[in-house]
Amino acid sequence: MSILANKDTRVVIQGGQAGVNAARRMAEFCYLIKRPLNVEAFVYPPDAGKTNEIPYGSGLIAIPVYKTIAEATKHHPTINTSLVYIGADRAMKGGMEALDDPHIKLVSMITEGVPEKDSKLLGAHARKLGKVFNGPSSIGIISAGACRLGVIGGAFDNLVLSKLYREGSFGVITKSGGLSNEIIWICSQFADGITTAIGIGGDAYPGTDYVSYLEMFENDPQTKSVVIVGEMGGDLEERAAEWYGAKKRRIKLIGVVSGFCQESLPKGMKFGHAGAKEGMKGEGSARSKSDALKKSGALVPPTFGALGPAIKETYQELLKSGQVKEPVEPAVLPRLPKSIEEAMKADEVMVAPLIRTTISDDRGDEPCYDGYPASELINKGYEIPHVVGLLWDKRLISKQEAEIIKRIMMLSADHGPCVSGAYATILAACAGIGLSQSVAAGLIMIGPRFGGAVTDAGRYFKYAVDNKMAVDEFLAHMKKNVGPVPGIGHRVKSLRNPDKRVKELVGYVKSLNIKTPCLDFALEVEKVTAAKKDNLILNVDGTMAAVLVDIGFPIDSLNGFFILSRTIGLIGHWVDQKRQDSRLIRLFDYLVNYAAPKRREVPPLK
Ligand code: Q5B
Repeated sequence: MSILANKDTRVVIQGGQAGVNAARRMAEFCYLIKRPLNVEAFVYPPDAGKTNEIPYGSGLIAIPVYKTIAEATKHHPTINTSLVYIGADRAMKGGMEALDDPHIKLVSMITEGVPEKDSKLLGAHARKLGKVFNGPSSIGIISAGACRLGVIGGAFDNLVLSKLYREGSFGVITKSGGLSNEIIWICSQFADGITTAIGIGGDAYPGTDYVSYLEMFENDPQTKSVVIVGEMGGDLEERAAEWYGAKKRRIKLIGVVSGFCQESLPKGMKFGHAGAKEGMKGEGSARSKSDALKKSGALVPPTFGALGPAIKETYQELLKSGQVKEPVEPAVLPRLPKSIEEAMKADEVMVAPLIRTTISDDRGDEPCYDGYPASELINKGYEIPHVVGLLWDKRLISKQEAEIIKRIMMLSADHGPCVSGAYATILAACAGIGLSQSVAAGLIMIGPRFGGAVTDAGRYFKYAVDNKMAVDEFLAHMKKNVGPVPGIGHRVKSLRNPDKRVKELVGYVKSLNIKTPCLDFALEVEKVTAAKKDNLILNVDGTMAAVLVDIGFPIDSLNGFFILSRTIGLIGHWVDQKRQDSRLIRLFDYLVNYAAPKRREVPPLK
């Protein structure tokens, strides 16, 4: 047996992320005691209609989120408890909503800073309805082997160490959330553990006091002794002492009160809990509370350190009198499944990598390109072409090579609005499409006819050079096996209207006096093709291709140079249209040759 929280407790959590975190902790406890998750629903209006995924063992459980408590209990009529994880400004409203729902019998609130008058109203409203309001600043309630409400009990390992997987004989009531875990652990080390532990919160006016909970423990046959941890301020401990001393009780009361240090500290010093604000030497002080508990017959250890031995002494008496028996511990305890990261750290698993990379690593404080930290490259004067070299060809290119790449990029960054790529981006921009999609629309145009002939031009020029082919032999081979020679021909550029970009690049590369077998071959091809038809010149794709092959870039990376450079232009066109707030483009009829059949009658459907 236990009080307040048991195996039949079904929970709705009111609140957002903090509530989800609590549900995760609760799921860990349910997993430990091999029970299904006791959280049925969340109430959080901004996420209504969605689900929160709660890890349970090695899986995930989807818990629905509702707008109101009424909706949650309508869909989950077994709900009987609410945990309130709402901010101080809205906690009162949420607590009242839960108390007013006929399904809900217990409301436990974790909210700090709830006004004292709200706390009193919530407590009084619960009592009027015959329900329990715990908190408002409560860490939660836990019944060993049965139910956890909130984060009380701490991490999974602590739940196991504190033997919370099975019932003991000690009840615990504390104001402090942190101390509740400590006392639960002490009960498990010096005795057989707990039945139920309740954090009532450090409020000046907790919704439910020690006496109410002591009454419940008195009526719970499994609980043989109760440990209360009080603190200076208020009179809850005095009322508990009065209750205990009023008549012979079945439970043995053990009490400690913190705050003796107050006697040596300057008057009026503030302590952490809202309720620990009053009480100096006389009424409300740690000493007077301690004395009152002693007088009532409770066991009051002289120091906090003596609490463990006092619990042990009580437990030995219970054993001797036959009221309790030594518990039998389970042979094997469930362990929380480790995450892959944890298991790998512990060298327990080997995971076959899904991908392999040889170019970059971002696991440190900055990316390393082929091993070189980005900031160091910048600070040592390297530039974008060097990054291209590292990421596309895994090598630190020379200054000269970097200069060639820089020029290629500058020359091919844009070629006006009429080319396929820019036109597609402009069309998309005018249709209100966003930057990345509009640029993607332009990039999709890059292919065998427009901008995407660089790779194949490089491939075939290299093939010809490697195989020592003559130009005529190469052109015959291409005509027979491939089709138009990639890198040759232009829609508007010709011998009469030369492409200055090509002349500029060829001139620069030639001025370097480096070996350029591919470029030389491509220029020989141009002589033959342009003689046949004057627009069959070596175009920008072909020139880039030949030069890049000559400086050793891998064939498969070559289209990348056009894609990278032209992205600069495509972004420019998108921004330009945006700046002008351009209208949607619709093609004019007179630009279309309507070659479809004339309007005619539709025959009857057969
Ligand atoms: N013929 C580029 O064609 C274009 C031939 C050829 C043998 C060839 C065409 C072509 C190869 C692909 C290429 C990159 C489609 C171009 C670029 C970037 C840009 C763009 C910009 C920028 C142009 C008419 C006759 C036909 C063809 C023959 C054509 N090319 N024969 N080898 N390579 N080139 N693309 O003018 O007998 O009449 O049937 O496919 O390298 O994209 O500025 O616009 O920076 O944005 O439309 O510079 O050359 O001619 O295809 O109607 O052909 O010439 O067989 O012969 P056209 P087509 P026939 S640079």
